[in-house]
Amino acid sequence: SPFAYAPAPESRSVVDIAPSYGLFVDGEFTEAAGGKVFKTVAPATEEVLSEVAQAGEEDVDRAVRAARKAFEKWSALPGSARAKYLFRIARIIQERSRELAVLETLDNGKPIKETRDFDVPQAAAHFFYHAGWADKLAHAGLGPDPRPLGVAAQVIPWNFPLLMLAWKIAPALATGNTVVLKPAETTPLSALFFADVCRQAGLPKGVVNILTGDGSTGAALVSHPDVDKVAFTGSTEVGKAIARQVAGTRKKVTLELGGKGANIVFDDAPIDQAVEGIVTGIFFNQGQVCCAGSRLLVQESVADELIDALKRRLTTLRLGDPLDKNTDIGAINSAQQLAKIRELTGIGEAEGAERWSPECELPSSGYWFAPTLFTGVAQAHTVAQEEIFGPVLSVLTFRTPDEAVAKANNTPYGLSAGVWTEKGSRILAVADRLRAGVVWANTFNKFDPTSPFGGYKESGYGREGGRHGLEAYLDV
Ligand code: TXE
Repeated sequence: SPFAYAPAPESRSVVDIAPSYGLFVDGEFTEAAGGKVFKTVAPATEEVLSEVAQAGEEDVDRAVRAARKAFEKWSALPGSARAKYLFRIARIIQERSRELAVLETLDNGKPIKETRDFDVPQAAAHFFYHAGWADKLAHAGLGPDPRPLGVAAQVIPWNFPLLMLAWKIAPALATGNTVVLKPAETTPLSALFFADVCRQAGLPKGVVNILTGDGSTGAALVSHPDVDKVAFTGSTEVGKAIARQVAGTRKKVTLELGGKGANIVFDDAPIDQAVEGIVTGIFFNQGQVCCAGSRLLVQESVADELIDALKRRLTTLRLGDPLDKNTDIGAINSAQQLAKIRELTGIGEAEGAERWSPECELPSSGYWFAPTLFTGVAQAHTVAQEEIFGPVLSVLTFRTPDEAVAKANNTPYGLSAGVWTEKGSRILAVADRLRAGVVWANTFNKFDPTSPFGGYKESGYGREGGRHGLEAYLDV
């Protein structure tokens, strides 16, 4: 139609990407001691975006020493002074939000409407929220004079690069700790942009250090003897390896790991609203979300109706250029992640679940996967147990609330769940019995810095956000 609204794609020229980046240590960008570099590519096109320094042990040592030195002065500042820096950082993130959204979309592959409306504003919100705490720590319910731990080693994944950075750095700084952070190897650019934000905010040197690199850099960082605190978000496998590595040291650890969230829909739920929640639950960020609602548990009497409505809705999702403001489904972050999704969905078919995707043309270059439903899924199926971390929903049915709870809890994970029903009493009764760190009621994937977030069981331990998140960075 001539009246159709079709805005131009957000231009990548909004942000300057340098051909190469160094590490950010003690307030300066420097090359890695070993001179090694790696490339970061745009998952939507496989275009090389930049070459980034690969930090080795020597760089880790230099960054930890810079953070240790900075800790003395930073932790001695009055909370109100630290708050000013955090407020400044939050404001700069807001002022530079367009650059950040485009950069994050290019490096990660997720749709611009997500980076613009979610990742970047949520990152700013985390700095605002924690700025508010910096001078009120004595009122956090943790005793009259809680103290920072020291140097925090923080390792983050690629699914929400800037937001995971904010979840890690904001509480650490508010509580008076200093930081060495390692972003994931496929998404280093927003963390390096953030280093520039720190300089712009006048943050004292060494308070935030950014080391780019792969798992070997992460391993060297968390095992450095002068680190006091380790915060990790990533795979359960690496989380367990880190827990083993720091056992027997003085280091405190928080781990935020994988999930296999259940979205439970009862027969009295408003179907249209539930469909929207299910779509948000599993197709937001191409399903590469630790708390994704990757299992749909639907009450048998409404299963057919709900699945039909869901399929109709999936045919309207727009997959393609992540910089286009109309895009709903962007690229998968890496060839490796795409291979994992393909492998697990292949197993799903081989085990006998029924696979369905809407007709959808995939771009010829880049890493793409069509939204996918599995119906006829049994609890023992791999697609009902393992985290796929892609746009893949496994549908199971139940008859009674007891059965719903039992099935929802029947995975090694315990990060998230959703309950859809008109009955308030049922929401409370079911939520109470779900072994999940977050339970959403008649919504899904809603976040707020005031709410603690974290897992039960193999989804990890410790909380991020809210008053409880401060505890991870304080001695009481
Ligand atoms: O994770 P890794 P990957 C899950 C998801 C995904 C799978 C694999 O199922 O398919 O994990 O993803 C750093 N010591 N999640 O391989 O390896 C690494 O460089 C210290 C869930 O990307 O855990 C990166 O910075 N650090 C999840 C970070 O750990 C190490 C988010 C995460 O990478 C390390 C991501 C080591 N030995 C994946 N090895 C969530 N909870 O949201 C790697 N790293």
